[in-house]
Amino acid sequence: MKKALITGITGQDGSYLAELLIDKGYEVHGVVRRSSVFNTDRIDHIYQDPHERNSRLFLHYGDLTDSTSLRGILEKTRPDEVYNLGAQSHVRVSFDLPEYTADTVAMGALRLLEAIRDYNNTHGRNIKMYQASSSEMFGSAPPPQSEATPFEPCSPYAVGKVAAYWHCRNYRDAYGMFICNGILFNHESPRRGETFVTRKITRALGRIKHDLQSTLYLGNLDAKRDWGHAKDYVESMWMMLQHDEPDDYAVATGEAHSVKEFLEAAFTYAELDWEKYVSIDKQYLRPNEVDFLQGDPGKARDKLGWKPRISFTELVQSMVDADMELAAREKTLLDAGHDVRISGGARRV
Ligand code: NAP
Ligand code: G4F
Repeated sequence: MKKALITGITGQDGSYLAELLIDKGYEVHGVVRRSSVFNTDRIDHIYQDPHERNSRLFLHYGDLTDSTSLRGILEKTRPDEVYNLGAQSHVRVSFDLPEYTADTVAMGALRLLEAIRDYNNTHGRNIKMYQASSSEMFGSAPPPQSEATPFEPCSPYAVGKVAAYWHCRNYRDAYGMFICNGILFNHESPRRGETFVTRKITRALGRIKHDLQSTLYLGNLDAKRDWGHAKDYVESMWMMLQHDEPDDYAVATGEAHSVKEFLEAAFTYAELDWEKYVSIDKQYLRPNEVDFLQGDPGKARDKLGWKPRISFTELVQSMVDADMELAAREKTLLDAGHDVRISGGARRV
C-alpha cells in the first residue's frame, strides 16, 4: 500500500486530495495545526477512529513553521509521496501578515525540502514531493500564462510562492530529488474558504435569498480569474507524481471570467439581480492587484493527459446549491429560536 503525507489536509484541496488518494488505495497521513477550535470540518466525513481495523487516514499535529514536527512526522509515517499544500493562502491577508506568510509559504517549503532530503539520505529513499505553486506568481504578466511565462509577483503571498517554487527547482537540480511544482490557477468548490471571492458571493447569495442578509460588500469587480473546480485540480497533483520525470505544470481551464461575471452567473441562477445587493467597500481592495489570470494548460493536457471535467457554469451552480442549503438550515435554526446570526467574524470577510 502506498503512503502519502499531506500538509494542509484540513484545507479545501487537502480534503479533496485525501478523498482521491483513499479511493486509490493509499494510506493517507495529514499534518494538522493545533487550534483552539476544531479545524477538521472538511475531513470529518472521511476520518475513522485509528483504533479501528482498516483505518487509512491518520492525523498528526505539526506546523510548517516547526521543522522538528515535520522531521518527526516523516520518520513516523515513512511516506512515498508528500503533497505540500499548507500555506497562509489568502492574498489580501498576506499584505497584513507578510512575515508570517513568508514563513509558512517560502520557509515552510524549504523546511520540508530539507527534512525530506535528510530523510532520503538517511534511509536511502527518494520520496516524491508535490509543491502547491500558484498562478498568483505570474502577477502582472499578461495572459495567457504558462510554465514559460516569467513571474511578476504582486503580493507577499506571491513572492513567497515564487521563493518556494525556486527552492523546489533547486533541490530537484542539485540533489536529483523527484519534485513537481503544480502551478494551479484559481480553483473553487462548496468547500472553498468563506473569505475567497467566489464563496463569499455564493454564501451571501444563500443568506440574501433566505432573508438573513441584505448587502454583499466586495472590492474590485473587474479582476479576471481562470476558475476551475478543486476536485478536478487535485487529480492533476497526483498525476504529476505518477509521471516518469519530475516537472512543472500549469493547471487551468483556459477560460477567464471577471468577478462581475461570477456574480451575474450566481445571482441569475438564483433568480436575483446582483446589482440590487452588491456594494463596494474599499477595505476589500488590495494595495496591488492581479488584474487578469488565464492559463494555458497545454503541457498538463499533452504530458499528463489531464483536463478539467467541471465547467464554469457547473462550478457556480454547485456552489450556489450548496450555500442555498446551508442558509436554509441556518434559517430553520433561527426560526426555531436558536441564535445562529452571522457572527462578527463572518461579517468581516
Ligand atoms: P486553504 O483552504 O486555505 O488551506 C490551507 C491549508 O494550510 C489549511 O489546511 C491550513 O490549516 C494549512 N496551514 C496554514 N498555515 C499552516 C502552517 N503554518 N502549517 C501547516 N499548515 C498550515 O487553501 P487551498 O485552497 O486548499 O490551497 C491549498 C494550497 O494550494 C495552498 O498552498 C495554496 O496557497 C495553494 N493554491 C491554491 C489555489 C486555489 O485557487 N485554491 C491556487 C493555487 C495554489 P487550517 O485549516 O488549520 O487553517
Ligand atoms: O478569491 P480571491 O481572494 O483569490 P486570489 O486573490 O485570486 O487568490 C486565490 O487564488 C490564487 C491562485 O491564483 C491562490 F494562489 C491563492 O491562494 C487564492 O486561493 O480574489 C479573487 C479576485 C481578486 O482580484 C480580488 O481583488 O477577487 C477580487 N475581489 C473582489 N472583491 C475580492 C473581493 N476578493 C476577496 N477575497 N474578497 C472580496 O471581497
